[in-house]
Amino acid sequence: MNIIDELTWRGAINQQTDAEGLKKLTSEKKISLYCGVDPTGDSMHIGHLIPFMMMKRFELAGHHPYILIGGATGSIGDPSGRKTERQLQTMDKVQHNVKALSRQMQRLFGGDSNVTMVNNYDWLSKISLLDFLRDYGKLVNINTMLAKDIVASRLDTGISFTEFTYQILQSVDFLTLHNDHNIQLQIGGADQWGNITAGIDLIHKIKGADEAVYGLTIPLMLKADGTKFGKTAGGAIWLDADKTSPYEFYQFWLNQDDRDVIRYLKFFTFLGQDEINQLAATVEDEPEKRLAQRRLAEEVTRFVHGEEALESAQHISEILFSGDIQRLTLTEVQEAFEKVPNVSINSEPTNIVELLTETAIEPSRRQAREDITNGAITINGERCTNTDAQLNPKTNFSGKFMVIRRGKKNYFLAKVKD
Ligand code: 629
Repeated sequence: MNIIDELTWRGAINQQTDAEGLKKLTSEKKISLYCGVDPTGDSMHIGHLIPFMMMKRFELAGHHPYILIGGATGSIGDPSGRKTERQLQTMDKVQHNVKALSRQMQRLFGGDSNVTMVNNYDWLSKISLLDFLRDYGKLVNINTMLAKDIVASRLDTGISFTEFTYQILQSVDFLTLHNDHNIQLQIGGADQWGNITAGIDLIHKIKGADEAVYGLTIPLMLKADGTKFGKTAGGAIWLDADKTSPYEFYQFWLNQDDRDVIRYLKFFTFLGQDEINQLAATVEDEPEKRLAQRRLAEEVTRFVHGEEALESAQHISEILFSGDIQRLTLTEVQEAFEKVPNVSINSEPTNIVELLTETAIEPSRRQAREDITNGAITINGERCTNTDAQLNPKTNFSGKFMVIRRGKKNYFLAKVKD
């Protein structure tokens, strides 16, 4: 199947500058293409993953993807998709983020693959102000720049000359990569349409209107319930395991709505049509099994964090589901209860009522006794209905943790003081 047909089937195409031309080109030969990311942070989140997964699909179809890290553009800041002016980052911070993102990209898309990484600092930092104004500034029309959605939407509130100029920098990238590596296609999220088309205009002005360069954007990811994709109460879902643990990452995908899961399988996994169609049938016929969500969580977690982290995330999930918490290893306990409220307890055995009130898990001794007698309290996965019980923190998890649950869902991680 032609790569463009595949992307169409996946629902991954928002806009194209020349759909017919690009389909013809990609059917006739293997092309080079690029997508950029700015080092505004030290990790990508799952929103970033989308265009790079699509690049990987081009690679699997024999094309040559280039990943651009914006060491230069990241020091300016893309106004796309933002309502207010950005604060400039220090150059040190930009450098630090370039390194972190390069490492992350390398791990996800590098390896033995046919992906090339470039940094636009290598060429943009060498252009003098006069050359910039003479070689490029003269070719771009202010009226066209003002008409771009991103700029137009900022005219009321204001936009600095610096951010206004951003689209020219991204255009120079496309031109440079086209000249040096014969890159013919730039892809990005829907917010990148203005920057991508600005680049194509610049190339056409310099190389002639027939120069074969193309732009393709991917739709904004939406959720059936109208809330923002990729965000949870705890914030963004990061690809860095230190920011979002593999367990939390796995759970994020596992908890997707039936109405969304098939679209996500198409976007975030490399499963083919047959398998995804089969999973779609299970969502219709036996939704309670959540087979599609399981498969989605498995595939994406393996891709981002690897097999071992996936197995541990599955292990934690299965144990928490069964309630048999004592089977968790020490590191798994930490990962599983990373985001629940922490309390601190002494290492000596303590009466359960005392412990629950001292840690403020219960507001009063009376409430504590009532909850215990009603069976609402579990300690390390075991229900405790005896108000006289003495709890010994040394008995589980190497004497470091005690997991307390109040009611069905309220977990607390008690850390034992040394
Ligand atoms: C120089 C810089 C280029 C080409 C692209 C760029 C980066 C681009 C941008 N992209 C977003 C980012 O870096 O700001 N100007 O956070 C982000 N991108 C991935 C998708 C996106 C987009 O990395 O394109 O739409 C998110 O899904 O917002 O020569």
